[in-house]
Amino acid sequence: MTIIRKRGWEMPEHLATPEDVYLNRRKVLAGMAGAGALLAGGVVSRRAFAEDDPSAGLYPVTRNPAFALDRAVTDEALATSYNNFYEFGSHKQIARAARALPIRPWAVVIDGLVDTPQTIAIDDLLRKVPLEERLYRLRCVEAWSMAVPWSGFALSDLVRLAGPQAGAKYLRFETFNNPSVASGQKQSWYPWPYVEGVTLEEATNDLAFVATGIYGKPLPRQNGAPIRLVLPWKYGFKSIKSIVRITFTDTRPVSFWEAIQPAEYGFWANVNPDVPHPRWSQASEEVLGTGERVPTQLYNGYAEQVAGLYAGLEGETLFM
Ligand SMILES: Nc1nc2c(c(=O)[nH]1)N[C@H]1C(S)=C(S)[C@@H](COP(=O)(O)O)O[C@H]1N2
Ligand SMILES: [Mo]
Repeated sequence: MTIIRKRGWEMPEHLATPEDVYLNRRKVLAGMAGAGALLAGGVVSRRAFAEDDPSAGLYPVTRNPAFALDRAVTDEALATSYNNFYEFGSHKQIARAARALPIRPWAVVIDGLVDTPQTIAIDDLLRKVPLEERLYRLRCVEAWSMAVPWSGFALSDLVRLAGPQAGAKYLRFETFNNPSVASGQKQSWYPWPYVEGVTLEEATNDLAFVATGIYGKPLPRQNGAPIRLVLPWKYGFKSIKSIVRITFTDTRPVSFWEAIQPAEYGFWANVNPDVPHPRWSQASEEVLGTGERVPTQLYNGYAEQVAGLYAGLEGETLFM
């Protein structure tokens, strides 16, 4: 695949991030004579203000040095303009369409086999958890990768807030379902809403992360605002975006891609260079923005932290 890099001022509108739009409009505002000009003009649309995120003041957060990388962080403009988010289309340039997603009010339902079922507003949740930044690799099942500075909190903190009951074995995550803003969801052959799942043991592993920010700012919508999962040892499709519900359950969830094509996408989806996708090799990956292909690593380089989770499960299809 070809990634055409342009300088910021050459960027076509459809690649501009919401932040670019917001900042540019603020510059316009700053250059105006004052409130009179603002009232007279109608130059600044309401959208410019809607782009502002009420959690912006929380970022940047302190980087946790325990999660460092051996490679350069992907350019922000690329990571925020080359996205998989099928709710807004089956191509990568969904950032503009995703601007239609309302991200406030936003609440996450936590239910199922928990002591403290709750519906928690995103800004209340953000006050209850310690935020930090982590640098993680992201390896898409399509054999490309990025290196991303996520801000957010350990998934284990959320598990603690929920208080799993004895029977809880899995967490099932669900994305919003709103075909009126997400045109991809009008395509009824997909099993909307997007669903993903992990075991409770995976959820409490140190690496399992809930992202609410990226590049020292709140998540833009195309990257899964206001809250998404990040599981760096698994293929990117497990890192479900724009979560509205987390259900603790005794039943293994069937995820979105597994429901569509179980011969190609399984529950575990751990990265493994030796297990090809039925239609392509997983041995190497294109590191986006670098023009390089590098060998893919077992568990995406995180074997030391996660291999133990799968001891005794060798009979399972762990790597698709
Ligand atoms: N709800 C939802 N979450 C999703 C997807 C999606 O289509 N819908 N795509 C997944 C895939 S395939 C990848 S590679 C990552 C991409 O995350 P990024 O756009 O932040 O890089 O999001 C994952 N989460
Ligand atoms: Mo992906």
